[in-house]
Amino acid sequence: MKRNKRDILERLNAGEVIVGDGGMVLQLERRGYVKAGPWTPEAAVEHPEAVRQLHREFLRAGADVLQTFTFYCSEDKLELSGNVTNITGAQINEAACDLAREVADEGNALVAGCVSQTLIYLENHNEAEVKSLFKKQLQEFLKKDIDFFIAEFFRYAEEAAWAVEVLKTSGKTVGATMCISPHGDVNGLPPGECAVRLVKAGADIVGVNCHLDPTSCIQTVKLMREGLEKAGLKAHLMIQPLGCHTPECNLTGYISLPEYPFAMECRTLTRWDVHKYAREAYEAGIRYIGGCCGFEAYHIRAISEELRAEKGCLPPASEKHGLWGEALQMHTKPWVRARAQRKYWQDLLPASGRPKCPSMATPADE
Ligand code: CBH
Ligand code: ZN
Repeated sequence: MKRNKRDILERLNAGEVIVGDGGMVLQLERRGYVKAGPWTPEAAVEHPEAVRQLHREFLRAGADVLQTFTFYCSEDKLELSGNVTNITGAQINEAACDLAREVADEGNALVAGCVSQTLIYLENHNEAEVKSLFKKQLQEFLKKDIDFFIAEFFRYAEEAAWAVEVLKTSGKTVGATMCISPHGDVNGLPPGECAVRLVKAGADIVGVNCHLDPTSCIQTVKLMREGLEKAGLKAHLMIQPLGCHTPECNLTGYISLPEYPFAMECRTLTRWDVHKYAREAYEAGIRYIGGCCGFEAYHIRAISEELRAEKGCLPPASEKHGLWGEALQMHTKPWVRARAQRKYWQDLLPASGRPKCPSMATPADE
């Protein structure tokens, strides 16, 4: 599949759907390359083959954008994790850009340089200090060939706006996503007002990522859309939810679940859950649709397959799938062959197989 490599903004302005990629840190943690907590971005230098392969899987699943593997790669965060390897932030940021570019060019995807929340902001809320961290990352990104930027995983609209202001000095398109619930940011600023703040700071695309499941994230982005409409502002909408169900979560999302981060598997979305999510997000007017932690390649493929008519193509990974399980027509067992149909998978309520598991947990802090 050859895609047209045009500017992200040009594509969104033309009404195209952009399929995002999935979360990298959680997958690479599970594969043994990243440590949970600091989510060690050092893997870009230490295990480039692992990062490259994950990028490739997302690309093959239809991702139009590959995000650089630079989560928590500001100097303050790297110091916190006790960077024993002596790998510098500059080395990681630059290596991550090269890896994303190398793979993106194999399929004509775009590369987004990503920054995320800092520690300094929590410590002192000092605008100059926080901005200097983002500036440093931006300078490193600008040595490389990056198509646009994403400021992601922000709990405070103020910090996200600072990130946007810095990234915008590049003159490139900037997307900004916050890890907030429908209740708003940590200061209680509602999603609509967060969105207004981000767009006023210069963001071209706004939305949410991580922390909560697709249902909650769609709700939050809808509130952002309403806020922008009320303020008479325009921006494209973006969504990259968790790849797991978190119906009982609120303010701090999955971080407060007893299962976080090492026993989340029971909550994983099925590919059919993702079909439903992709359609609902599209119907809510969101045009940049991807995933965050828990989203694997098959989930991204499900977004691509659900939105195949809108996108006008299927991704390479669909060659090994077949829509709605149609490949099962070739199964040897007749009862499995009977599952080669949309209705079966759409209506299925999958069992967990764990007789003692509760269906819901009590989040720690709410
Ligand atoms: O993983 C990725 O690819 C990034 N683009 C997004 C990471 S969201 C990370 C969540 C960490 C949660 C925590 O604070 O422990
Ligand atoms: Zn995430």
